[in-house]
Amino acid sequence: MEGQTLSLAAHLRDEQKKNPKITNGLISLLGEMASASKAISRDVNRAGLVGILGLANKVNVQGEEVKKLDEYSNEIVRAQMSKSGQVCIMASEEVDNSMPVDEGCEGPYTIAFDPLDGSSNIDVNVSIGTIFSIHHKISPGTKGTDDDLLQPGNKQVCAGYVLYGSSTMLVYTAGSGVHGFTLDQGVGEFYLSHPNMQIKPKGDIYSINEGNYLYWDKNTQKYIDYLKAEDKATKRPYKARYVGSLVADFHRTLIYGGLFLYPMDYKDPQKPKGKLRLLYEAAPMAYVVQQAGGYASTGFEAILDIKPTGLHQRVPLIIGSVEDVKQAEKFIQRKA
Ligand code: P6P
Repeated sequence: MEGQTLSLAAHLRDEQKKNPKITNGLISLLGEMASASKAISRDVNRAGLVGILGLANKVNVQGEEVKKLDEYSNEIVRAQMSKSGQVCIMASEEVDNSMPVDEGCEGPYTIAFDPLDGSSNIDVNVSIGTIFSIHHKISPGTKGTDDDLLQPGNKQVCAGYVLYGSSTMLVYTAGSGVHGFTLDQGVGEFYLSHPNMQIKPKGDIYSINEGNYLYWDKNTQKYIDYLKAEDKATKRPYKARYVGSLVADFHRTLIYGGLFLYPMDYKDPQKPKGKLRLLYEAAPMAYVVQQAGGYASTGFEAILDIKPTGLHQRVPLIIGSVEDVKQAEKFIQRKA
């Protein structure tokens, strides 16, 4: 990466010349998100030392145990966004209802975020991440409403994630390609390390929780069985990789190709549409993968076309190399 010392802010000022979606306000907002992620990265890296591992003895809106770092990270992102002067209303995976911003700090954007996705992996030191999705405010007046948050993914202004792994990376798109930045912990700056990220049209890796096999519908079972059958011409059997942390599984898929699936299953009647949430998991990842040349579907429709009906709405997610995802759709849509 010699010579590529382009910081996030310098990169965005360059991009601004060719992409009108990248306003000074959006540059400022992304800077605030980067700043929040540096604080989270520091806390993730020392969680075991400062007693913020383990459970916060609470359950979030998803009915999932909240780990201390979840709450910690949520508060860091919420506070940073609330004071940014660029946001009018927020939604978080950790909070039942939408959240207003500090009085007098209202701005033209909304943000939905998962402050620390994959948190079940915190105690075992597996990569976790922050995911964010930014829309323009569409309702009149300064204070945002839930309608400003409940917009289809194809209206996103910007989306991305931060991966707290062997290194801390921020990956974003604002409609002019996907760009990855690596945090130089010593300097405290994100530097461009992965310009113009593109996903292969077809890969040879699939990523799914096989433990749910019994609960998938027959067509999903047939598709996974197909990937595991031998056929050298179509690079089968595919390799299986599954971290159990969406940001880590998605990032690997973006770089190596193939697909990640969290289909609907019949395991939990509370989650008939699968486990992952549309607003701050599926839709932002779908925008990133689309900008990288890939595709994201429920198996029946494009994720980016779905008009959300609720802040924490769940959807099935099949995302990655376009040829792989389209083939999965064909299997899943087969008439029984
Ligand atoms: P399972 C993490 O809890 C998460 O929301 C995503 O990051 C991840 O892809 C998924 O759940 C893993 O779910 O049921 O395979 O443990």
